[in-house]
Amino acid sequence: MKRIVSIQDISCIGKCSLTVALPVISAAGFETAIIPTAVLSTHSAFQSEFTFYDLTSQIGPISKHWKEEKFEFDAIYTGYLGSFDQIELVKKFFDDFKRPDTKIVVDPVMGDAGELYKGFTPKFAKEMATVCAKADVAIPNLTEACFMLEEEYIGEGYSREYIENILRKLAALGPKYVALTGMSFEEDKLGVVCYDKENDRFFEYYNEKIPVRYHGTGDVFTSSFLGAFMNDMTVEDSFKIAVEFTFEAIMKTVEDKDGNWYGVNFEEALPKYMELLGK
Ligand code: PXL
Repeated sequence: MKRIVSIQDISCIGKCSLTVALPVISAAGFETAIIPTAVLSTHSAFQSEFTFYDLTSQIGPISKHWKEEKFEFDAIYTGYLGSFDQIELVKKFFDDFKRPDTKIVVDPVMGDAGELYKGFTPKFAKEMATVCAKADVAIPNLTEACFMLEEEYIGEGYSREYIENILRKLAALGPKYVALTGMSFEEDKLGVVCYDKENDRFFEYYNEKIPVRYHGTGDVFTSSFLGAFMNDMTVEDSFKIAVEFTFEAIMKTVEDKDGNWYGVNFEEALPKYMELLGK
């Protein structure tokens, strides 16, 4: 069985980061190791104060123990990182654990809708670009991409030329594939635009755009992409599955009269995910 490690926080309530990565990647059929970078009472998008217990000091000792035990990973997946120190430790983890065939997938979680989440700065975004540089596949949204590249953010009505320029600049940082999530060139469509650097090729995939906004959809998207990709699907097919699964999770949330804004009902979409994976 392939083993994947995900390095990001545990938001105890909020259905994001590790509490999404674990069940989704497990459903895809893989052992999922974790390095929790922090424990938060909720994710950071609640209005009230949330608790934050930093686990940065554990990243080094956990990695050291794993080296001694000779654990290896078929993929390394990083998401929300909370400090400059964590960025450095994650890059060291890549260097220490990347075999030639290990896939590194980076979702540089930092913001949305043109704004950075609480606690992040433009300087941090520049540093996050150095994590993306080491990825095989980097999956930011447009906000995160613009902050990392110091490009102007155009939230709506952007041209294909603008998006392709951003994707090429992201790819120039290092990754073989870069994808922008939450993309829309038509009012009623939402999906992903990806650039395959080796073949200098763009591809896009969309589903219907539902006029609602939920938290955690990015983590659902990247986790399900990785689960498909590690099932030996092509990058293109894996992104299609991620779009379909994320859409299904949003629909399940919309249909649930008690649906919460803070996270989507991805649990109810897992049967569809398995079906998409042919399981
Ligand atoms: O969904 C991304 C995410 C992960 N972890 C924490 C967050 C967020 C988004 O706000 O706050 C702690």
